[in-house]
Amino acid sequence: MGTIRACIFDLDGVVVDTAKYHYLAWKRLAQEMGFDFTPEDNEKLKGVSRMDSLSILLNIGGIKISEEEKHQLAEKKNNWYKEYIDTMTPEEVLPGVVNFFEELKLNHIKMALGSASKNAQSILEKTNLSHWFDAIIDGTKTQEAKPNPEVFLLGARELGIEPKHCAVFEDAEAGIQAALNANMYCIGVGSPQVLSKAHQVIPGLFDMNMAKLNV
Ligand code: B16
Ligand code: MG
Repeated sequence: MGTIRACIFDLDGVVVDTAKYHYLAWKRLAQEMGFDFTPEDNEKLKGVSRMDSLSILLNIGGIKISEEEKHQLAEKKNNWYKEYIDTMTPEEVLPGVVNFFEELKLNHIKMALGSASKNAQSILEKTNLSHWFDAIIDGTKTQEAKPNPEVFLLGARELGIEPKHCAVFEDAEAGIQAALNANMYCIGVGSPQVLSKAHQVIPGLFDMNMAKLNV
């Protein structure tokens, strides 16, 4: 692996914990349809696109509906989700994130966001993080979901850095696979058991620094 010249960050689970708001909105939808949705169920939605998340939820409830109804439900969930993230503040940025971003800037490492979320821009604004990124690739710019490498390859292209000089930070298995498919250096954020395919795993960005980036 060559020298790292750019870092690409997943959003939910790496930079902020928006999974808790996704959970509240999906749970509300499930309850409205008469079934429960547990925190364990929510784990299955990490890094998964909105429509794929809905399919998983409907499967749990044993519910079969038309494509049109699916789009209506996804929109309803997203409106609730947007209400929740509307209250986010910079205090919700995960520990160590801003310190690590500062270190990267000092070392002239380019930075991109690589998220599946169509709400990424507004989350970055609410948490005052937009200004850190040289490129923002989110669910509004991609056609393919992770583990397809599209999101990270677009990020590298927008930064003008070859994939082999990019490092990806990801909390979801599908995201790790996407980074590997993009031929990038991959750092898992979370549990080493779940993220065993990553080149290295850290518990959070509070445990990251330049020395660990260029091993
Ligand atoms: P939206 P990430 C992902 O964000 C979330 O982990 C996943 O739970 C969500 O379904 C997906 O974004 C789409 O989000 O409904 O806002 O478009 O981890 O890729 O930053
Ligand atoms: Mg994530």
